[in-house]
Amino acid sequence: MRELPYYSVRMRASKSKPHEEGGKHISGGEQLVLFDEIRGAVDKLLHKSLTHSRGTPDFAQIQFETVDEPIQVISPLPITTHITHSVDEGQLLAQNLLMKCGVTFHTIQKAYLLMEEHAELSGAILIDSKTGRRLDESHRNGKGIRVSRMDWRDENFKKWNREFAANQNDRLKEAITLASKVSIHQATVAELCWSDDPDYTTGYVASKKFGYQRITSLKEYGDEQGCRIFFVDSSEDITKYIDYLKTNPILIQWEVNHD
Ligand code: WAQ
Ligand code: MG
Repeated sequence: MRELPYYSVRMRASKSKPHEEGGKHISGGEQLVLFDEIRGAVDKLLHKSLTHSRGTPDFAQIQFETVDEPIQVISPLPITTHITHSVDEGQLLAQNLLMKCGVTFHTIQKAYLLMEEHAELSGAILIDSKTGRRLDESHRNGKGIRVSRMDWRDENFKKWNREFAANQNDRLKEAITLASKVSIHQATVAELCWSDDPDYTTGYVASKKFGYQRITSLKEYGDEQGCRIFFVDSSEDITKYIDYLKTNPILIQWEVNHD
């Protein structure tokens, strides 16, 4: 029997102007769905773009396209949550985890500098985990690489969620989905992320070694500065790596024989 084709559905929304003309990034989203689910996915992404804590968009684009490549099914990263009581405590923990993954202290310092210099990103910065050199500057006018074509079917996420998180939110699902796709690639050493939404302070460090390590305070409430940095082994082929991030279709699936 031929498998049903999947569709990649993507949204990006910005304020003042479109992203490519320097508008403020409001929100983005990506889903991987079957044909009959496209309408639901578009609705969900439209709702996400119109009700965002970063503001009301003046520009939005939602598009879908069929995915020809075979879908790879992978497990979600294991999750651990650290309740931290200050940004300093949270950041220190994040830095320690990154260093345990092999990211040098010098690279972490460079990552913070890059983050300050490029406050208006809609994608992820790729940097060499040993030297701190930025690797994605020539792509998307330096707006960062947008990881796409990944999803986690709701029924399976709900089962996983009841077992591990009891935190029924799309944000957690989207973040673990992205982090699992990114970390499974051999070029990824670790990822550091927190939201650019002013009302969300939890972020994470993800890696093959330690899984998805959530940290509840990586920034102050009200702060619109987000972060998504992939620390990369630059001996790998970076063009192929970026292509993987953007185009390889991945579905997350938790092994249900646990229930
Ligand atoms: N590809 C690459 N970068 C992205 C993508 C993507 N698909 N989506 C977002 N980013 C970048 C972009 O620069 C955003 O400004 C930044 O990440 C933050 O995005 O409770 O909500 O969607 O465990 O605001 C993590 C914790 C939440 C969840 C992360 O990020 C939890 C979050 P946001
Ligand atoms: Mg956001």
